[in-house]
Amino acid sequence: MPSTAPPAPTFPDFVAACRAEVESALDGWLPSPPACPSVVAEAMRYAIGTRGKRVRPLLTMAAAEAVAALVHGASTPAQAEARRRALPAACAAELIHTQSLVHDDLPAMDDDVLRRGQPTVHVRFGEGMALLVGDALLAEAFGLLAREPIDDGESSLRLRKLRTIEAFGEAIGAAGMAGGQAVDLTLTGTCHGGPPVSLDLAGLTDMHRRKTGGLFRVAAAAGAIMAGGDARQIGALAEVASRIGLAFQIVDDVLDIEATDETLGKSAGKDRCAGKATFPALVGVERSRRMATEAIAEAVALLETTGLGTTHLRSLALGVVARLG
Ligand code: GRG
Repeated sequence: MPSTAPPAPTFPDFVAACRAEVESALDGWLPSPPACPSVVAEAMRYAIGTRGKRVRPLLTMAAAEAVAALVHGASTPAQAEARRRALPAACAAELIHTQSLVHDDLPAMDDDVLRRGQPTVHVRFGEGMALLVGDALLAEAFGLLAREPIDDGESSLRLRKLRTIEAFGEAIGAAGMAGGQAVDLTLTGTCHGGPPVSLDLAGLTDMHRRKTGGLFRVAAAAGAIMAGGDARQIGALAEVASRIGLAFQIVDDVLDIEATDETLGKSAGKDRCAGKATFPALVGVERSRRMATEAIAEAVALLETTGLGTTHLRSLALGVVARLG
């Protein structure tokens, strides 16, 4: 009897399965009492919440699958193994992203009261605890990247973990996310002792490349690294994710104007009220929509030229602009 390969999961199946895997793994990997005080365990789980879209972990898992599909073919056990190896990096991306949201919401930064459909962490637990939740999420992310998956002395897996840790460190440090957020703080002029800084389109794009794009880029690169991708595959997937990240930020800016608190699960209209530089503020809503669509078209074209055009990454990229309706 000829063996028939199981049908490839549809994109909605892939999304549902990845979200479930990530949420269950996070629940298991987040510290709990008696290893840590219950108050911080509770606040960390509250921050992770249930309404996050988990886009960055999806990118990690999709990139890992894409590398395995390229090397071993689609719907093979190699894809499941690649996902298993990438799961800790997917969770680390979500932990780091959540840290950035908790700190971004603090009164010293964006000062927000609603996130993931619930009061922000500092509103619920106090500012001191929100700082500590952020610190702990970041520390857990790097501990997780170093520890999992258990390598049993397998040197190639150890090396992949080390490269992943290095890539995350680079993506979120002063040249990446923290640096981008520092520029963001200068836009309101309250945090650097000078007048508000204004940005042109190139400046705004550079700020978001660091603040939002870096984590997208490393999320995909980490999936590719953990799946054993070569330098060309890792580089290509990072480039694809960069464009997805840019489009995601532009869409986020447009939805800040067009959507409601309820659909976003966070406060809408904040950027406009604060008079901050955003893509729609600089170039208008219509051109912003076009820019997002163009960035996704570039991402899809890159996927095609690298032989990855049929993977879930393509649907993930297209889903970013689909949010605009
Ligand atoms: C991590 C070292 C380090 C520093 C953090 C506070 C800070 C420095 C950076 C803030 C970065 C930030 C909040 C960027 C906004 C990115 C963005 C578009 C967030 C919304 O992401 P979604 O829509 O949210 O994926 P959910 O809730 O669905 O996960």
